[in-house]
Amino acid sequence: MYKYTVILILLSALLYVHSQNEKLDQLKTFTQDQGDYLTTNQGLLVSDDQNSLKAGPRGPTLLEDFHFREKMTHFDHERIPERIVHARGAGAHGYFQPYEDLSEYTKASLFKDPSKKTPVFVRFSTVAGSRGSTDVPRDVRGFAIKFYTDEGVWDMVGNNIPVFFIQDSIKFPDLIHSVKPEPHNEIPQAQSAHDTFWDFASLTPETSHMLMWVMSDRGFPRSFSTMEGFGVHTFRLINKENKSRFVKFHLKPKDKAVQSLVWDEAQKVSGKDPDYNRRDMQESIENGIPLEWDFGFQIIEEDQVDKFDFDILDSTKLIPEEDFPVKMIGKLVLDRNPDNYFAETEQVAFHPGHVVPGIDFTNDPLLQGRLHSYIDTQISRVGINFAELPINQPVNKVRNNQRDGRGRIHINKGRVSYFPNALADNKPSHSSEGYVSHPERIEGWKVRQRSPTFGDHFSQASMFWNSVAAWEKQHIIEAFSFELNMVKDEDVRGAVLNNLLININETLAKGVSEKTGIQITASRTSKPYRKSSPALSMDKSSKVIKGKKIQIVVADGFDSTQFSTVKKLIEAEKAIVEIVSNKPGHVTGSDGTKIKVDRPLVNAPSVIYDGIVVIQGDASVKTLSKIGLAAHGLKESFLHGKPVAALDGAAQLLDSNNIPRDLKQGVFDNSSDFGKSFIDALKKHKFHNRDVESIDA
Ligand code: HDD
Repeated sequence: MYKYTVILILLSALLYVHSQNEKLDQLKTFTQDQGDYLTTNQGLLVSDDQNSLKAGPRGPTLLEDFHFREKMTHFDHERIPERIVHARGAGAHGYFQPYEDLSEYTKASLFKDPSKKTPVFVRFSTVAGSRGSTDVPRDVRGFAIKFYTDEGVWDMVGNNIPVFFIQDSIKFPDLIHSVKPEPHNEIPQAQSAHDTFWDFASLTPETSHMLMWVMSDRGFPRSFSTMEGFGVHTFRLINKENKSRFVKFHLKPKDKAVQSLVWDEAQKVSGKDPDYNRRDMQESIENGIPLEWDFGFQIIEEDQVDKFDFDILDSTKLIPEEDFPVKMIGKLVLDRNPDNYFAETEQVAFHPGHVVPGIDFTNDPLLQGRLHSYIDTQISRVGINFAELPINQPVNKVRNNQRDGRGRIHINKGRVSYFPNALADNKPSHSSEGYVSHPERIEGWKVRQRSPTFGDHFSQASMFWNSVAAWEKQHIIEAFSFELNMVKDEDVRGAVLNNLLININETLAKGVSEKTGIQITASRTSKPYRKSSPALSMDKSSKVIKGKKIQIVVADGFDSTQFSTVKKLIEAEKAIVEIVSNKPGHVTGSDGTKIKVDRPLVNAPSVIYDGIVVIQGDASVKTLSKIGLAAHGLKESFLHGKPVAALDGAAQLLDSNNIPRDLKQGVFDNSSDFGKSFIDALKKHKFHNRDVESIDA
């Protein structure tokens, strides 16, 4: 018996060790608890941290007060420069695990063993806004993954959009200067809806394709977990035999569809809860609901590159999934929140040039320039020794002859810091396993030129339009119109329509012309493009609703039985329920049970929920019918396309607010139609075809 117990303990210890995240273990050695007593940075116990040392209680503070000066000086230097782009971000820890051995495609060790989990840290971001801006502007979202592999760090620094605005990185400073707040008045914050951006865009037709994505609802994701991720560039995979293939990296939300807010909702969320996406991720992880994606390869053999009517080195183009399917090769899971925002999320330093054997670059001129910019920016942002910061350290050992610099952490022993050397036996030496760049044959004239194969700027912008549903098209028209109505310069407004939109699609151009009053004065210069790629549409349902947030609205006298049934139904799907009432504290149900209110109506704007259920109960409905905020929540949820339920006796609130009782449109008025249909409505996410004209918002 004793023997078995020992074996069992040993086995569980082994399992425990195996299930650990190596990176988190490493970070633990750097984390610090607050402890019981204050000390200075020199470890000196502090007797009074709240009063400076003075010449008399009403006298001046003394220069001698080393404790005051240390505390204040540190505070004065707390900030570092924010990222030049992608300043607003949030991150989480987790792991990547391959579904199968992918050695056939790449020798990278993280893709080899399906039982092995590689630790990751992922940072999501917006692009244009500063660090304190909203989570939900209309913008691209960054999706940067640091893989802590046993062969070193691999950074995949991608976005939630598979293409980019420009083809050559030398234009990046121009693009960013145009979209950032205008230099004379620093207006507007975190928005592309201003003259300089559209001036640049209208004169840069290669922006067309990405503009279509950003003007779609993908510009303001509901959650990080409902957005796709893309490596954007074509990269190379290299296998053990050194065979090279081209690859595009994809991330697809696991069991979830790509889901977004609607524009009016996003603008309101920016005010009501500017931390909306980061809060959603943090709460989801805290509630034991990890964020999950399938990681995919889209593989192109070297001899297949002639198949395309575009150049695969052009980052303004995507490879339609219908032509080259995405092979799902592993999962990315985020299941641990950082302990400290600054130390981890702010100091994490990504660089597309951080690669491991088995992954290599292509000559995409956008990628080539990035290989310089990232390491350069980390130096001014976090310093030359950024790689030594805990969050950036690889999990394997670093050994080289780089030395010193501001903020050096490691203590390198010995007197040899050069190679070759005899004094240390020529160590550290080269390794036969070391990284070898793919030996690509290159020949050419030294020229400042764009390849003629990069010349088509409108085909795939048209393809995007052709591929999306009617409601998505409508939202794109409204988005372009909103943006252009914020542009003051008439020539710029005209140029967007007549240089770009008319060449993308006539219906689009006409729609925007109607909503902006801008005249179409040019005719199409490009050939119409008919191809579509259904994978680009967001018109799909999720398989799960986990992580969604639903408000259940009650007041004293609500039907306790109906309440419990509804709550159980939603929570069984791992969605989050919040109880909202006219007053804080507790409310009492029809059978006398008291429940705790999560938020009073005034703190529970409809825009932070995915759906709303009002529970029946005569007294409760009577109270709610007199409260403007309750009516507003129902109406606003309806206007934003969300599943709306006011059950049985509460259904009169639908009538009094002109909300048509229509099950097919996701409006639920009785408990017998509720249940699975409500869950399905939440999976669908939004009902975009509702007639919202009759509702006064
Ligand atoms: Fe970039 C940050 C993604 C083109 C220069 N970029 C940055 C981040 C993401 C991307 C996700 C934030 C990383 C983080 O969370 O810290 N960038 C992209 C993608 C691009 C792209 C997908 C096109 C395919 N970027 C791009 C170009 C250049 C840069 C062409 C310049 C040549 N990007 C930077 C930067 C940043 C950056 C200035 C700012 C902060 C940082 O690097 O660490 O170097």
